[in-house]
Amino acid sequence: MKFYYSPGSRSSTVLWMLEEVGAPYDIELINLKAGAQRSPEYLAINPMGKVPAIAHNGAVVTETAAICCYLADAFPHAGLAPAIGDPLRGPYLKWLFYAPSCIEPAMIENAANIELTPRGMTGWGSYDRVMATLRGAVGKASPYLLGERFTTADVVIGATLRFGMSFKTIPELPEFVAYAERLEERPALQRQIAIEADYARQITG
Ligand SMILES: N[C@@H](CCC(=O)N[C@@H](CS)C(=O)NCC(=O)O)C(=O)O
Repeated sequence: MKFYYSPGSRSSTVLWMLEEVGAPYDIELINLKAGAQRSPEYLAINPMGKVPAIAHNGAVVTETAAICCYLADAFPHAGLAPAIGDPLRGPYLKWLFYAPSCIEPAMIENAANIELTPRGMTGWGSYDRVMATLRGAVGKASPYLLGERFTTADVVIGATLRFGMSFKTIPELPEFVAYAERLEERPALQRQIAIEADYARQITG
């Protein structure tokens, strides 16, 4: 598997996911600061000129949550996705889609200090509604979003929360901080943080 990666970007979520899965992968560093995402070679992988992307078994997959979903299904031994037919598959998919379709646009609208109208057309409702919904779900996570079982939904929602809190686009509510601390106990996330630090050093020299 080839993993197109840049430190300090959304590709960190996929790096964590890959470490949870435990399958071998090769990193191809795409230095965003140097504009490598706009090279013709990389645009042939992702015409959006964005990381992350993976190439696996002849398939190219882009979009962070889609890649994580793909990896969970491609490597079922890791046990990171409820099977089709399991009632938990419903909330599992909901949380995978919720991050890019509700949390991300709400964060960006709020950070940019703009208010799009009409509100009925903004699929995320509002920043406050998204934060309240997340606070309710994360506050009930025991210890994970789907209960006892850690899944890819925790990778996608957890990474989005960690990213948002570090950039101050998501408030450090006690529920969010406690959940992030629980996730940080996972060896795979600790490995991701260490790998990321090495690559960040390489890029900054
Ligand atoms: N919707 C994409 C967003 C990917 C994205 O925006 N990646 C940023 C880094 S976090 C990027 O590659 N930016 C470089 C650019 O736009 O030039 C996903 O979820 O993967």
